[in-house]
Amino acid sequence: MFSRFFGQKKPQEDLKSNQEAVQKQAEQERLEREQQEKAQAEKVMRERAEQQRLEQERQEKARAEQAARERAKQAEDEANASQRFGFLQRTRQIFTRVSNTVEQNDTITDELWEDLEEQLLAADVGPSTSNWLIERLRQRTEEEHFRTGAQVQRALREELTYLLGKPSPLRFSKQSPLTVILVIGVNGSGKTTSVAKMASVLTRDGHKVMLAAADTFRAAAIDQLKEWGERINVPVISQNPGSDPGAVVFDAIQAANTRGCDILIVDTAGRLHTKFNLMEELKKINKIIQRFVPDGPHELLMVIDATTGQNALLQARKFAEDIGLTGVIVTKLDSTAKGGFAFAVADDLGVPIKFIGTGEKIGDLEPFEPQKFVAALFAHN
Ligand SMILES: Nc1nc2c(ncn2[C@@H]2O[C@H](COP(=O)(O)OP(=O)(O)O)[C@@H](O)[C@H]2O)c(=O)[nH]1
Ligand SMILES: [Mg+2]
Repeated sequence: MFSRFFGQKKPQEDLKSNQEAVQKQAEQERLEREQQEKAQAEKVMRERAEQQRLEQERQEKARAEQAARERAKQAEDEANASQRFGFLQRTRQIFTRVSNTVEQNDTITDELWEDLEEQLLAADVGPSTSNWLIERLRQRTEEEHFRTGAQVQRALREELTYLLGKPSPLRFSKQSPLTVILVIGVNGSGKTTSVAKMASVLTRDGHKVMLAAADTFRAAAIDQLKEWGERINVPVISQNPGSDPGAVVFDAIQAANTRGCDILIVDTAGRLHTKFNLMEELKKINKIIQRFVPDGPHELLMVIDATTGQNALLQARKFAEDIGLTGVIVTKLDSTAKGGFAFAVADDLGVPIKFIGTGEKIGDLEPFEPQKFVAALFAHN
C-alpha cells in the first residue's frame, strides 16, 4: 500500500516529468543550436579575417608594385634627363652634393641648413634666392613636421620647380600676320647665336622666318648673322655698318610682309655708349615695329650668359625695370657649374626663362622645361 502510495507516481507527476524531459530536450536543442550558431559565427569570422588578410596582402602587394613602378619611372626619368641634359654635368656635380647633404641626414639640424645654403650659393642660386629657399624650407619643416633629410629634399625639389614657374613657350601674334621677336643683351652674351638657333627651331616647326641685323655697330656682327642665315637658309635683312638700326627694322618688316614670312627676329646691339642711348635706341625700334605691327613686339627677350652669374643679373634687373621684358634666354649652361643661376634669374626678374643655350652649335637650344630641368639637376650620374 505504501509502495503503491509512494511507488506509483500520480498522473500529475507523470505529466511533470514528461514536461521536464521535453524541457530538457528543448534546452539540449537550444544549447546545440547555440553551439552550432557560435561555430557558424566563428567560421564566418575566420573566413572574414582570412578575406581581410588576403585583401590586405593584395593591397600591400599593389602598393609595393606601385612604389617599384614609381622608383623605376623616376630612375628612368633621371637617366633620360642626365642623358638629355648632359650639358648640365658641371652644375649637376654641385647639386649632387646638395642632394647628399640633405638626403643623407637622418635628422634636421642647424648645420644642415648652413651646409645647404652654402651649396646653393656655390651653384650660383644667389644670396636672395638661397635665403628665400632656406626660410621656406624651415617653415615647411615646422608646419609639415619633417623629420628626415629625405623629406626636406623632396620639398627642396618642389620649391625649386615652383621658383622656375610654368613652361612658357613663345607668344605668337593673334592679330597680325607677323610676329616680331626682339632680342637684347650685352655683347658676347650669345644674342646672335641664339637668334640663329631660334630661327632654326621655328623653321623646323613650319614657320617662315626672317632675320633683321639691327646690331649695326660692328661689321662683324652683321656678317655673323648673314653667315648663320645662309647656313640655315633663312633670309637676313641688313644694311651697311653704322646705319640706323630703326631703318633696318623698317626694311625687315616690309620684306617679311612682301615675302609672306610670319616671324621676324631682330638681333640688336649689345652696347651703346651709355645705357640711356641703348634705351633710346630700343624705344625707337619699338616705335617703328608698332607703327606696322600694332601688337608687337610680341616677345622682348633678354639673353643672359650664365657664366657671368650674379653680375649679369644686376644689369638684367635694370633692363627689366625700364622696358617690358617678356622672357629670358639663359646661354652657356654647358660651360658653367653655376646653372643654379637659372633660379636666381626666374626669382629676381619675374619673367619666364623661355630657352636655354646648351652649346655653340645651331641645335644647342632647348625650350625651357622647369620640371625636367630640376629632375636633371638631381639625376644620379
Ligand atoms: N658654350 C656656349 N657658347 C655659346 C652659347 N651661346 C653663344 N655662345 C658663344 O658665345 C660667343 C658670343 O656669342 P654671340 O652670339 O656672338 O654673342 P652676342 O655678342 O651677344 O651676339 C660665341 O663664341 C658663341 O659661340 C652657348 O649656349 N654655349
Ligand atoms: Mg651679336
